[in-house]
Amino acid sequence: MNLPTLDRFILETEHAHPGATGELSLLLMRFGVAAKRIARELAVAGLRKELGSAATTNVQGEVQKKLDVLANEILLETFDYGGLVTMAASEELEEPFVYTRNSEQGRYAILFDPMDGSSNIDVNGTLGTIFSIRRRGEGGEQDLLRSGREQIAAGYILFGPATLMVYTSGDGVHLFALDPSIGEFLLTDKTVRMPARGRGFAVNEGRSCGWAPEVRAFTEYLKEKDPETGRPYSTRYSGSLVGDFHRILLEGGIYYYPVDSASGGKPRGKLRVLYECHPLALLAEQAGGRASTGSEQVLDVVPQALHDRIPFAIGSMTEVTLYERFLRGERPS
Ligand code: AFP
Repeated sequence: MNLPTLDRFILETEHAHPGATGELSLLLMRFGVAAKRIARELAVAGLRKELGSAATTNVQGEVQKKLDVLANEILLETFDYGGLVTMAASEELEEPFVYTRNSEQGRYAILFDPMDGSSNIDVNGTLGTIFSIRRRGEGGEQDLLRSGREQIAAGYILFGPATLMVYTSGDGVHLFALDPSIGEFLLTDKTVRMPARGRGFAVNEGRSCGWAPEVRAFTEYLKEKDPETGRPYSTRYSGSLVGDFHRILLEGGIYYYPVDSASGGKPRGKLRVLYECHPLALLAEQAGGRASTGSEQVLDVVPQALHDRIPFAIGSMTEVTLYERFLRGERPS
């Protein structure tokens, strides 16, 4: 089977848009290169004893794994040449990284969570890298504090049994799988549509003691038996948002990480607006799904600071809409 490579697909898509500069294409292709480098590091990390903690913490006080740090370095280095990117904001960096030699001609800023689901590193579980591309402004870091609707592209790399790259540049969501024998990502699904409803939910229910009663009621509803409405749902939670989102993209359902007010919890939500929520929300909307804080569409959220977190629900239109209804105190009749 002669599947188009990532580069060919990106270039052909670019040619369908007269006036395209080709710069966005180059950026997306570079994420493909970074993905291959990170996949290689992950494949041999256990053999090289590169698993475990790096003895450092990130800006949010979370212990960094060696591979968090390595993936972050690979991504930073990938955009250090070519003059396109002026600034990179990363979940692992307190301040954005400024590419001083690109400052004149660069027209883009990139944002990423280099290693999402890092608690899975030491157990050979699913991991991901999430990324977003925005136009640069003149105002430095402040320019990144904008709504998710200003993203010009977003995507993720899923490191599982196969390495996948999934992206949107506002023209549908496209899925590629890495063929390691030729070192190329090949197009496996074009314009993926998320099912309008699913049968699974992904949440860390072990933390339900810290949730609002409305979130608990929603979860109980999903678990009730009612074959007519397709309940009970099945739980599928991996500790990696990318892995859980990918399942939902293909099979439908909902992932949620609500406010957790219990001790040791996340009183504002856990997931970061700019590195996790905005990019995945753009993918979800492009695939026909929905992303919500419970009361507001995620793409409309304007963060106040680089590392802001929000409560987050993402997935099929049916389940996310239902989640919002529960949070408003409504219940299906
Ligand atoms: P880490 O990258 O710090 O492991 O966080 C992963 C994550 O942001 C997301 O990928 C998971 O769904 C979620 O957090 C897991 O959090 P809990 O361990 O609190 O369930």
